[in-house]
Amino acid sequence: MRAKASLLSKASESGPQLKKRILIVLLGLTIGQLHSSLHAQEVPTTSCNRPSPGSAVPEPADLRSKDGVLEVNLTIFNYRDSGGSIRYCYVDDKGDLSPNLRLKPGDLLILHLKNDLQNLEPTSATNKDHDQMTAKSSNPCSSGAMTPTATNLHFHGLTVPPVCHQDDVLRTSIAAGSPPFEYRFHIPENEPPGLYWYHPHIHGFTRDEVLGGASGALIVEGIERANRTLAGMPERVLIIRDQDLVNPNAPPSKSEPVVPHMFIDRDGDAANNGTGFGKPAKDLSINFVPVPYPDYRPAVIKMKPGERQLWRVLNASAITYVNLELLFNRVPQPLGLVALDGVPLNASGKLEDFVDWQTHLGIPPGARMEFIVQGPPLGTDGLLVTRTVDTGVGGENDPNRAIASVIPSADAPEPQSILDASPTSLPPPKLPWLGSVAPVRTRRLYFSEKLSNPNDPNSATEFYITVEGQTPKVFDPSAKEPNITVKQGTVEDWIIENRSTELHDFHIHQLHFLLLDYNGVRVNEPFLRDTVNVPYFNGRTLTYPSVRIRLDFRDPNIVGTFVYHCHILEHEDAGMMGTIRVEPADQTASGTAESSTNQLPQEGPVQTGKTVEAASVTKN
Ligand SMILES: [Cu+2]
Repeated sequence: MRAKASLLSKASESGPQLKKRILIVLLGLTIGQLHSSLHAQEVPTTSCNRPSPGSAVPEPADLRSKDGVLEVNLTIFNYRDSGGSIRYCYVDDKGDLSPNLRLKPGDLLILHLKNDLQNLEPTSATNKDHDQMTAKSSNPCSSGAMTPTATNLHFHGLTVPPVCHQDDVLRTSIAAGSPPFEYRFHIPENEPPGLYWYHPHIHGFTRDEVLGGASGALIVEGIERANRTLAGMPERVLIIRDQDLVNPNAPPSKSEPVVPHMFIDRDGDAANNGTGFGKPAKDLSINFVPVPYPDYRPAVIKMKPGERQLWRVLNASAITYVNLELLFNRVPQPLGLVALDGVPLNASGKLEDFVDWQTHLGIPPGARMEFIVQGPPLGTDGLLVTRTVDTGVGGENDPNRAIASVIPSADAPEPQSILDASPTSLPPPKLPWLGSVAPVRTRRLYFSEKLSNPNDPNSATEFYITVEGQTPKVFDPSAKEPNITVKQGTVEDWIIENRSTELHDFHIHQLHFLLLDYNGVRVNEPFLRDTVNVPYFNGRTLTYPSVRIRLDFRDPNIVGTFVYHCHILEHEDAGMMGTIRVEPADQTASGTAESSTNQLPQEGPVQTGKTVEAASVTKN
């Protein structure tokens, strides 16, 4: 189904078409009002200038809101690199790659996204003329086109409405060559301060674009207001991405204690061999510095000796789990976790300035962890590694490997961003803690996989997430009815089972949830997540492994249809996704009825002018 062979093969003889061009970007294409200001933007569309292995870890450029507004022009383009892999890049007006978008709660984000993707797969039916026709004829708010050159944006973790120009991925599809598309929304006033991210979400092609590097961080400022331990602390955004192997045919390094046999899993990746070593399914990079198999030459982070920093780590991998550990002289160091998936650990209001000291932190694809790190003393080099992750017999191989050397140096530059030294405390949450609200129902969903032809072990695997009682089906973009319908104003518990032999990674758009039980064990975490692992079935237990989560549908801004899926993006692309519709609250319901009367129309093509106005009105 996916063109893995061609991604791993060498580039064609002619190589990438090298040409520079000046892009004239239409700025200010505000909805309902067309400004005609022209702005020349030179974009290097031939390469993203990715750093080489062993480089210093660069910090993404910071784009900060001013006077409550952040206006950004981003262009996405792609090219085939010298190894034959297709790379995807976001670049801003200044040529900075995947900049950090930094906003405060309540701020307005205006983001113009220009789609300069080209179809680089020679076998694919679409071509440039076709793309240009599509660009002219389709309405990006209703097109829903899922093609290799279409793109859109998902703002992972943000609780913004699932409507066009905000955070809809079901119908929003921007054709290559169309005018810049405007995203425009307010960061909710009550958005927890922390690390969020943006990436494309075109069903069937999400993996390719994210694996190619299309991702960046969005920071809701003010984490030091939630946890005063962080006041005045330097902070660093570290984005771990995966990519196709640079050296796919190399044998494992001689320093590895075992050389396991290499098998291919159902996705066509190196399969988990259970040893913690051997060829990984994908290479990793950190802020685009690759750390390629088989030698894993670490990237370099310099710190002042013993300095404490907040590391905001996003696992933007398409399929790779990491389990981070910081070693000094091979000894794991304490990592002070303060936030997970953008939500401070003290979100329940019960744990003031809480820091959870751990020696390793497992971060599934899509998830974020923000933690305090203390730099090594002079004379001791630290090493940031990922431990192996057991993804199950059906999963990918995510072996032990180095990521970055942490080198103490008295003249190390300070990180470019430092948290406020004297923050005001965040206001207490307006709604009761999710853990103390009674759910209106419990639903059961399950992950499963099936060969498309059960008699042919080489046939493609179909990936499902199914509501108990419904028939397992791959995600159908044309389905008229959602898989799940809920009422705004309510809270539900979902039990999510894994009936397959590989780890899956549940994610839902538009809201956070509370993890109640993990594999039958009550955890009742005092914070929220938007992504959680569901352990794999090993064939030896009487019941399937599961998680129980509590989902919060109380937010009056979150009405409409959106998705939940596995964040192993090749699983999502292959069908492991479903839709949920949050209907407006009953007018007679207490508490939330009043706010629900302001809801936006959610279905069908959105009248964009109204959407933007209404969105600013519904923002409180
Ligand atoms: Cu999965």
